[in-house]
Amino acid sequence: MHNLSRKRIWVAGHRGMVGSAVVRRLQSEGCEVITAGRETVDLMRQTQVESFLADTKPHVVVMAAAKVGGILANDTQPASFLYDNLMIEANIIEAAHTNEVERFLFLGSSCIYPKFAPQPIPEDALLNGPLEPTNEWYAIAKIAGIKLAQAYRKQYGRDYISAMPTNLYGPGDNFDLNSSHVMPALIRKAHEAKMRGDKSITVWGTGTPRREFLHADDCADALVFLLKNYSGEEHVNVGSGEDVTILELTQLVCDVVGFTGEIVHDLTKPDGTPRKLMSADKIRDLGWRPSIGLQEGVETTYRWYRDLSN
Ligand code: GFB
Repeated sequence: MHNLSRKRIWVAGHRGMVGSAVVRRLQSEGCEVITAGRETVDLMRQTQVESFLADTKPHVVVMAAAKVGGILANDTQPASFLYDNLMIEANIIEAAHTNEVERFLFLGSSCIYPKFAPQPIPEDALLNGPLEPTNEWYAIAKIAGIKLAQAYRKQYGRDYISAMPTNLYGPGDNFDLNSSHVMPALIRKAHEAKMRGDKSITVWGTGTPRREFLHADDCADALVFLLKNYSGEEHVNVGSGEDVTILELTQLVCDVVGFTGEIVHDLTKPDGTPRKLMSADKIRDLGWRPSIGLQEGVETTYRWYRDLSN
């Protein structure tokens, strides 16, 4: 439907896990990828975003830039998660429109859905119930981003679309234990416990919440697929279609790392939403499927982390 060949594509947030995976994936599309670090363009400043787009005139923009973090970071920095994300997305979408960007891909998150949404969660569950309190700030910002893309489509006829990735992991993830998501946290905890010869690792919460995981390279592949094949007002879920409990994930990570000690629970930490498995029907019907299984993904991510930390 949309040929990316010879298009100039700005990947906003190219240094992050998802943005860098999108840059890698676009290498085989025959397009020109442009990037800009924070020292060149501060995405929180409208004039800087406008000047950058006026100077570079991309045909396509992929918005992988966001303030992101795990459950604790979301819960303890509500102002930053709401304000930063609102500013970044509003600045980029408006500047994309004024600079005649043809295609814009907004990235959200599975936390946009109600806390007790039907499982697997279909796209039309959006705004059907209250959000999970630990991440409602981030969720509200991401819902605003979906609505901005829809509004520019409705008012100006712009072909701007949105994708909702599930919990992502992979090379380039944030492994800081206070701000990371669960996957990098468990990989780091298991690795360090093994190296130190500890008897146990500590997992936050009860271990019963269920989460769906997708490798960042699969996500990037899905995003490029949507850029080429999807045009529509409604956002599209991007997931693996399978979930595991946090305890099952912990056991898998410990097996991969080779840590054989005990798993201890810190019940002072929040569980968050009990389950958020998204329906993968829509993207499957369009013709896309993931290719990296959870075991394989954890193995390659662990190798990447181990090489980095040695
Ligand atoms: O990945 P995570 O931080 O975020 O946590 P969410 C997922 C689950 O893993 C929660 C548990 O039940 C955590 O309590 N968990 C266990 C841990 N041990 C750990 C640990 O050491 N570190 C972390 N971080 N979690 C985020 C949202 O929700 O998901 C964001 O806050 C975003 O807004 C993101 O949507 C994708 O899956 O709960």
